[in-house]
Amino acid sequence: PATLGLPGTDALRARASTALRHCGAAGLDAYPEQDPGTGATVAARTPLTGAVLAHLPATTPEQAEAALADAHRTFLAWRTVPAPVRGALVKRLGELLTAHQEDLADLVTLEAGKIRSEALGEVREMIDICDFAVGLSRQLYGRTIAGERPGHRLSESWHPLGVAGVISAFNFPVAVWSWNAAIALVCGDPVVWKPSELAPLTALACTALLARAAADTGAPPGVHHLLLGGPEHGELLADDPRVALVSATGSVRMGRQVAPRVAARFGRCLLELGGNNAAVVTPSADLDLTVRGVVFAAAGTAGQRCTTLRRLIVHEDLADRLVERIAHAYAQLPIGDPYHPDTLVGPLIGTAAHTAMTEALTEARRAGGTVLVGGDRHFADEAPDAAYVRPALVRMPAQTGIVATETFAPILYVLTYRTLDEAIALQNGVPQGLSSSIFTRDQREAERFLAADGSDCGIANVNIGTSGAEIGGAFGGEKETGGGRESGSDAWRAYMRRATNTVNYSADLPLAQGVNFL
Ligand code: UN1
Repeated sequence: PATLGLPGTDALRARASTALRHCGAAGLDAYPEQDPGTGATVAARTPLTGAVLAHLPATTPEQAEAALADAHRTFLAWRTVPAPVRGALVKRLGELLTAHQEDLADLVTLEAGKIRSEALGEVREMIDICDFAVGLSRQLYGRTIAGERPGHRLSESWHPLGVAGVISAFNFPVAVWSWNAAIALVCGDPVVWKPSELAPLTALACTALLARAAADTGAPPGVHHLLLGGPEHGELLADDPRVALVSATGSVRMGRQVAPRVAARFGRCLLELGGNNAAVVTPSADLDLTVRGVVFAAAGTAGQRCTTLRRLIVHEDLADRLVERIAHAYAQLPIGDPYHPDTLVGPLIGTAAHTAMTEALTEARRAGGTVLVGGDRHFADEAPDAAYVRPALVRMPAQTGIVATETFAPILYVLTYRTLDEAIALQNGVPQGLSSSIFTRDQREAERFLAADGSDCGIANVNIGTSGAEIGGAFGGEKETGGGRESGSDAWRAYMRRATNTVNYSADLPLAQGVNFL
């Protein structure tokens, strides 16, 4: 469409209020439209138009302190509740999320700008992790170990760790919280959540649903606390020894601030930071499948996933053909109102993201790159405070500095290679290590990519893109991505402490390693 035809601010406010109320939170009429100037506030803004919908009161330092104290007090009791009983809380949360998926998706679109199916997909991810966590609540297994001494039993037990501080980003405003909260709660850890300042409404809705789940299942209300506000709350979580685990998702810059502070008090960190994900396309690739996989991974979510495909490493014999097809697909992508069923690319989170994108494209051109399509802003007259942008496809002569940098916007850089070794070296030749994939029908190439000397990322795929991981696997990456693993598989272990137990049930006292004493 030539114009956006977006609803006005009052209609967007009404939409937010309806969804919030359905979830058991206050509607926006509870908050002033103008900043009252009487204390710190968080502006609830929508990237659809850039309009501020409400000014929410920020959590004060005194309230944050009280929240931490209460979370810690709750931990002392919650840790002794049997894990399957803790699971009942998460089971109820999953039911409530299922009942309110449309409301939550409405808020995700409003705050993060996601198209409907991606917003619903994010809520689906929350429901899935609740299912996973409920099953896990009966499977927090330790091992029995073959000991070396007669009459002794050697085993390990997993115990609740303590309060989990969760710092989340705007782009998955609720799924990443749920990965942490669902697992932490069954593991016996109360959660203190500092959501992105850009997504306070989804946080209020989730908090209300979890409070209801707690009330319905008899869990203490202190199992979850919300801190609305700026970096000061992140700093509090990083510094306070009552927070046993800080699970932080966001930029490398944020990780560099948080990690040393947590390390200084020997706290535990789970970091999920930047990605600069690549796909290698080899001569045997199924091109139809590759084009679809690449376009979703690179342009989906307007390029604002940490798993977004940012680098395409194509065999030189195939590059022109593939690039032409991707450029054609990019030129057709419907950009606009994310609530509209035909839209595939919604707005960027804000105009600053478009500025960063423009600067990156300028830098790419300066380094010899050619922008084949995209980068242009749409609807700027109609929505001057929003950033609707066509995803950009850029041919690069080499993996220059800008290609090795994560710009949180839809830019796909195309590089070419001659040998698979060269392709793998390019894939691994950036500071980030989150996700990667190879498109090939050659088993040797696929297996080599997954091998120890293949992709160095936490996620390595074959014949699918870099984004859109299922919750059942462990999610996270190496190098500047931070090394943490969240979500499925055995990521739960980060939320518990391991105790190794040796029990002597004999009347003798043989010492390990054959030591004689007394
Ligand atoms: C993120 O962008 O922080 O694999 C998380 C994916 C999603 C999660 C992305 N399941 O793309």
